[in-house]
Amino acid sequence: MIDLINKIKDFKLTRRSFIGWTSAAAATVAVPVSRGLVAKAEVNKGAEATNGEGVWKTAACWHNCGSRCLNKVLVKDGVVIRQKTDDTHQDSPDFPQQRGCLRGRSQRHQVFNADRLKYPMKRKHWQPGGGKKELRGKDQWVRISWEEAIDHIASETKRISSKYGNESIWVSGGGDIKNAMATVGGYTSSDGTISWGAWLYTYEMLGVGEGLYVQGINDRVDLRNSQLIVLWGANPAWSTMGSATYNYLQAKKAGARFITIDPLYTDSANVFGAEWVPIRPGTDHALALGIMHTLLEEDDPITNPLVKWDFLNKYTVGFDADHMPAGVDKKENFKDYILGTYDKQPKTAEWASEICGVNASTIRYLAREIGGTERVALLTGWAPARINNGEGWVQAFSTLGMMTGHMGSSGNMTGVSCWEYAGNNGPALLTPGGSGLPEIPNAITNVINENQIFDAVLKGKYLQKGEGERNVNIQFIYHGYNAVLQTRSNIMRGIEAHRKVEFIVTNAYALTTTAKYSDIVLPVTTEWEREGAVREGNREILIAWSKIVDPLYEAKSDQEIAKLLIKKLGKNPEEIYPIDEKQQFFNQLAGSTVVKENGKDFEPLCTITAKDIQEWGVKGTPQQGRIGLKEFLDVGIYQVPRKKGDNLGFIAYKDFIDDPVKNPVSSESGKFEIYCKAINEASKKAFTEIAPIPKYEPRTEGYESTFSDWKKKKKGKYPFQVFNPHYLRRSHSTFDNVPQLREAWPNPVYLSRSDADEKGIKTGDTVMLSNEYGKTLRPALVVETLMPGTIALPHGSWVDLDEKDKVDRAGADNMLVGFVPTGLGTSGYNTARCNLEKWEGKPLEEDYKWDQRIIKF
Ligand SMILES: Nc1nc2c(c(=O)[nH]1)N[C@H]1C(S)=C(S)[C@@H](COP(=O)(O)OP(=O)(O)OC[C@H]3O[C@@H](n4cnc5c(=O)[nH]c(N)nc54)[C@H](O)[C@@H]3O)O[C@H]1N2
Ligand SMILES: Nc1nc2c(c(=O)[nH]1)N[C@H]1C(S)=C(S)[C@@H](COP(=O)(O)OP(=O)(O)OC[C@H]3O[C@@H](n4cnc5c(=O)[nH]c(N)nc54)[C@H](O)[C@@H]3O)O[C@H]1N2
Ligand code: SF4
Ligand SMILES: [Mo]
Repeated sequence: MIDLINKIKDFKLTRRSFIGWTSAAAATVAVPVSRGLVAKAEVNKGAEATNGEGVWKTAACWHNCGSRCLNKVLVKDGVVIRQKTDDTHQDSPDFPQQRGCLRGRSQRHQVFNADRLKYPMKRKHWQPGGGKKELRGKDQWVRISWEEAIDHIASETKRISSKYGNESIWVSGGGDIKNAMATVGGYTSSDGTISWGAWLYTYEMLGVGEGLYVQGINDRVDLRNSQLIVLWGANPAWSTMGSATYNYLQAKKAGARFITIDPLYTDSANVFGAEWVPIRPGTDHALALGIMHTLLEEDDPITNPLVKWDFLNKYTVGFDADHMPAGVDKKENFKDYILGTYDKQPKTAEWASEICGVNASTIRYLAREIGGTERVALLTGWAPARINNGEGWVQAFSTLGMMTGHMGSSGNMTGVSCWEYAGNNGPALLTPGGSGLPEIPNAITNVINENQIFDAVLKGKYLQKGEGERNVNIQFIYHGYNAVLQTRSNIMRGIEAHRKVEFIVTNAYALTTTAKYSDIVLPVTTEWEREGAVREGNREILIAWSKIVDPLYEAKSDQEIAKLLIKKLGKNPEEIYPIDEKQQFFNQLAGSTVVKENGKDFEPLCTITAKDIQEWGVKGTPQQGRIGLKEFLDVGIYQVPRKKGDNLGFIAYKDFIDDPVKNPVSSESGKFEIYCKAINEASKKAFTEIAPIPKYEPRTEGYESTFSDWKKKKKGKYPFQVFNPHYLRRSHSTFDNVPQLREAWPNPVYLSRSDADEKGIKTGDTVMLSNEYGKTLRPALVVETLMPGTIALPHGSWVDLDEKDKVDRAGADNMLVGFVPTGLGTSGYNTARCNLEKWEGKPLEEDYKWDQRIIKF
């Protein structure tokens, strides 16, 4: 192991050449893997490099980064000497390579990072029952054996569950630990809208999204038929960093124009030559209403047909008084709300402009463009819905698509274009096989909304959705597989909660923030140290990665940890894990299927012989498939070729449009619901009431609340809006500990020129953002390309707290996001306000120069 550490030290010196290294003409860089760290790899030997310089293997790139790409590593003499990405076939628009980004290509710097956790450890002052709980996050660490670690966790589980009940155990994430706790009586869960924002709890009731992961857009080949593509709070160049941007480029080449509606002029806008409409975060709903008002105002069935009345009449409920559901007040229809018939406030372009900051003339222009163009793609990311009181936005955005008829036909689509499905929706053309593990039910019904979770820990109460208030006494937090102290609202409150409970455990491969505030930390393996897995990505691919190295140091997989714990708790681990990890991998391979040419039926992907099964040493039956098992593993990817006019295309909602009676959508009425009673009813049993039609309401902590006097436009204590673009350096908080990536992307806070000038701030100055929840520092990047009055603080930075003045140096976004449960319980990350000041203390040094979180024993 000393050998490995020395090699890591040597390697740090070479990291300055990193950016050069990722280019094609890469120099060979020494990589820190010592003898004996390479997998035995009996079953997947990998493909010999053409120059005989080692073996290329498919390595995992497993994070929730919004893409899935092929990641290859060159292993020579037990050392990973290079990485590359997809070169398995010639690149072409119809059959694009699945190329990785800089993060994936630096995965080895994460796996072999100097900060890898080596041994189980406990907090120095930890005692059963807590032991100086206030020292969590700043105590020293003591190395312990696996036996001791599991002993402590098992005895605390028993003690805490018998004293307070299993309800007092909150497992924040990680299926394996959930399984372990489920076997001994269950655990309290948490739940939130996280990624999807307001889409998650509403799409089914509204009838939009077709259940396809809350989407509703056509496939990438059809995107080329759109004449106008509106990216409404979507930035694929940053947030789907694999090959998705390439798909939009094909649409551009085919003649599409682009408009982006975003507080930031994004790299996507730049690449697609888009017109940029700057907007204030959280105010898109007002803009949509202003557009819809203009449509009604300017529509003339003969001379200027902007509104598709036939579409509204046939496919929707609630647009006007003549199409209201039975038994409700007809005055509550949406058209009269837009026109201000009863509330005396028409939602004109001028009305909208005051809220969203888009000129009234631009709003009218957008209406004419969207209503007056035949084939339009209205594509939104989840970001505009990741706001407080956001449910109405989903409804308003969708209604705009219905009003203009941009749904259900070629080149027309209205929906979410985001994450792995950006610009390419439709049923998956391949499916991975299941692992064969049983599901373990949880006997405890507590589900705490993530907007309340730390409050629930501190106050002992929360709202059980659909039911009412429940008491809860959380005394044990197990962080299985996530980064809740980073990625959920209100980090300071989170730290307080972490210093209250009696016991905290985290499984982690580096000292993440959740690990840092724990009592016991268990080192886990990364995917590179596990048997392998089959993963889906965009709808056209399956990737199979295999083990690259044996577990580093004393790391164990989450599954092994769960088994040890279950056993120690007196249960039989075989009941939950009847098969080992290798058999699970094999089952995934054997069960993987691929669509046939007819676009309907599926066949097995892999041909598996009796010899394969014997070599693997697993249970299975030979099968005939599309490609040989070994070939799939060697290549690492199977991608379904696409071409124009094939049977594999997808037009969202087409079945419904063709026959709405035979193929109803998921709402109660079976039609798209502009008036949605179900949402209104559900909201009465949740946090705040939502109107059945999309009425604009000021968002809690939104733009309006940056004023102390809205009418007089007098700014308040927190005059800036702050929002969190998903950032190039990281996948949420993952990768933030990789110094090479820190150097490549410096993680500044984006300020608009006019705000910076007013405050006398220049690029490179350290600035402090603060509000009632927390304070955080970052170097400023002053840009012309950001909506004035708004601040873009990139998502996911590892909080680095000065315990004395409670200031975070790292720019952790959730220092500034409060606990504000609204509507159905949507997480409102992009509705936050703050103050901005030049920092008078010591200026920040670039964070790639900071000490890593390395534990020395
Ligand atoms: N303010 C703000 N907050 C946000 C967002 C925002 O835009 N603004 N975005 C939200 C979104 S969209 C999402 S999806 C969430 C993401 O929230 P999280 O899922 O909490 O985010 P990650 O940082 O990806 O956390 C993954 C963690 O798992 C660890 N890990 C990786 N592999 C393994 C493994 O095999 N075993 C174990 N035990 N651990 C492993 C990683 O080290 C990392 O700490 O964040 C949300 N939070
Ligand atoms: N590099 C990187 N990529 C990622 C991730 C990551 O952490 N890093 N995370 C992945 C995950 S899990 C998810 S869920 C997706 C998230 O994908 P998205 O939600 O689409 O991503 P964001 O970057 O949050 O926001 C997209 C764009 O919306 C803009 N925006 C923010 N708020 C508003 C608003 O209120 N109105 C409007 N009109 N625009 C707004 C932002 O400036 C940004 O340009 O990204 C995935 N991809
Ligand atoms: S986009 Fe995601 S899957 Fe692709 S290489 Fe980057 S981190 Fe890996
Ligand atoms: Mo997400």
